Amino acid sequence: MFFPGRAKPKILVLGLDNSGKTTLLVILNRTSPLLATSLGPLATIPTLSPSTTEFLIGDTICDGYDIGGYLPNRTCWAQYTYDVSGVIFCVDASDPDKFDTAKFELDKLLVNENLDGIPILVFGTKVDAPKSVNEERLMQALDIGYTLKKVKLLILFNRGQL
Ligand SMILES: Nc1nc2c(ncn2[C@@H]2O[C@H](COP(=O)(O)OP(=O)(O)O)[C@@H](O)[C@H]2O)c(=O)[nH]1
Ligand SMILES: [Mg+2]
Repeated sequence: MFFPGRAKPKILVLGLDNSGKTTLLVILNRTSPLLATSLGPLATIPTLSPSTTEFLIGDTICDGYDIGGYLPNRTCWAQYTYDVSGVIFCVDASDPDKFDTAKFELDKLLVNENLDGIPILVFGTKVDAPKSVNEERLMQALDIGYTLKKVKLLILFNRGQL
């Protein structure tokens, strides 16, 4: 995969607290040949300060930035949007009570000029959980898919157990 203008692509992994960001990064790292680091057990602890985790996309080593998803962290997200190659926005598909807040934060990213033309992947997590909604319901809740100005949004679900 080709990432113009950046030797080591920076991928922001964003989403509310408990949305599965750290889990995703651990899995991406562990499934990247030669890169897997001693990130410890898969059980994750809340992210209090930003961290980076390397993973591979094709044969390109990327830095995955986890800024944390609690409210104080979220106010910092915009500071990290310079010079990014992509964004993965995690949404817990099993927690509808948080969809409105997730939409609020996603909408801010969609109008962020630093992210013009940058692909944003909306990643539905925890679809194995009993109360998780399907892809269509998640798209409706986030009100995406119909109102997009740019073709830069993908919806992807993690299928099955992580
Ligand atoms: N069942 C299930 N649990 C998940 C999944 N992804 C993450 N979790 C759990 O959700 C909790 C929060 O995950 P974490 O990666 O720490 O979320 P973060 O706060 O966004 O970094 C942890 O207990 C994870 O084990 C998933 O796809 N399915
Ligand atoms: Mg975390």
